[in-house]
Amino acid sequence: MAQRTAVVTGATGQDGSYLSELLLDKGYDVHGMVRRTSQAALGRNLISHLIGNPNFHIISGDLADQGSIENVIKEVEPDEFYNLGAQSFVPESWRSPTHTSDITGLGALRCLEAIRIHRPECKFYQAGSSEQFGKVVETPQDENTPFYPRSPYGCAKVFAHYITKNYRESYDLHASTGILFNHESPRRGIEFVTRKVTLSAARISSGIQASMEIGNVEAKRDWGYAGDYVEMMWKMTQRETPDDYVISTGETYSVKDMIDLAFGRAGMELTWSGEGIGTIATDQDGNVRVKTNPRFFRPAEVDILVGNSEKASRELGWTPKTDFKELIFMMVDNDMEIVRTAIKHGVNPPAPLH
Ligand code: NAP
Ligand code: F7E
Repeated sequence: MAQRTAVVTGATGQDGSYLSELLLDKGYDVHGMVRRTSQAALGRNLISHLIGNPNFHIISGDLADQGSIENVIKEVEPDEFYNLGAQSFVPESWRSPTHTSDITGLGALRCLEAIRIHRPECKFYQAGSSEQFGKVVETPQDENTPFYPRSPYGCAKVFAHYITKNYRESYDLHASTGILFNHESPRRGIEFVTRKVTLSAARISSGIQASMEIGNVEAKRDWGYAGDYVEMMWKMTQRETPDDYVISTGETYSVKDMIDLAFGRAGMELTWSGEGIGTIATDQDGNVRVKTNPRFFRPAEVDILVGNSEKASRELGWTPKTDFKELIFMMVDNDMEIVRTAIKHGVNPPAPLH
């Protein structure tokens, strides 16, 4: 078979970096669509190890710009197109709602239009989200659960979901949406709660930070490992018939559970007291290590998410390989190493954002 060609938007992000690796391993020619103003400029560089691979290419494009996406399609003539690019941080979506709607919502439509006009045989994957379920109307959530988004981000993903389905049904495009529940890794952005916690645990145990400020510790999420999840994006695209699939572990844990696990791994056994914005946690020596700050609470919360991936198990052979504890330990160990190395070389270790 001739070498297949794929475009990945969001290639500089967590999932884009794992998916690019997976596609390269499968022998694809991979084109990462990267915008001129990439966040990589802030020091987050997840694909430097791929630069120089003869099958990996960076191509300029922005989800805000229809012409740039059309140029990517015309130049690359891809067999598969994975739309992972987004303004993906939920709190930012209240601060920049029209930008989020433009990139995370309309961005998907721009990709679909470019494919419809220039390359209708190209298969399309849309990165959907459990945030589409928001204030859940049933538990667990599956492909038939009605959407009830709770943020501008969730609303934008619902638009992207339905426009993908509409292009599939109107123009017979091979277009699928993966409704992925939270997935994390050592490459997770430091503004998201798991990474904020694992990095803070590493910094506190190394003595360079006293305590961590956090938001709602009662929220519950179905957390999986990003390295496992990207394989399902590829598998959906290989199906003869395009469709939508929930990808999740089927288990849910609170932010508090996750903090206990991460701080325990870093050598701190926490005791919790208080509630709401008065919640604190002390370590075994009586030091306050976690306290809440109203700044990190959201205008509207998604209280609990837990997915049912039976359809993906049946049709894609999905089983999550990495469990919650392994995931959090992997992230803490990675952050301990980053902090240790930075201290050893006399440079400032990374610190949590937002
Ligand atoms: P991420 O690390 O935040 O990466 C987002 C990517 O989007 C970055 O590469 C970013 O590039 C790119 N991007 C932002 N604005 C862009 C624009 N205007 N034009 C082109 N690219 C742009 O997100 P992730 O965790 O890998 O998630 C990947 C996708 O899955 C996203 O669509 C996200 O919403 C969705 N999702 C994620 C999860 C999860 O738990 N991780 C769950 C469900 C769905 P820059 O370097 O330019 O900033
Ligand atoms: O928050 C609570 C917060 O920002 C998880 C994105 O990848 O997954 C992600 O969205 C929970 C929320 O992820 C802090 O209130 C408490 O309940 O890690 P997060 P998210 O909002 O679930 C979905 C599936 C996506 O699609 C998104 O792109 O943790 N929380 N305290 C906090 N969250 C953060 N970030 N920071 C805190 O201090």
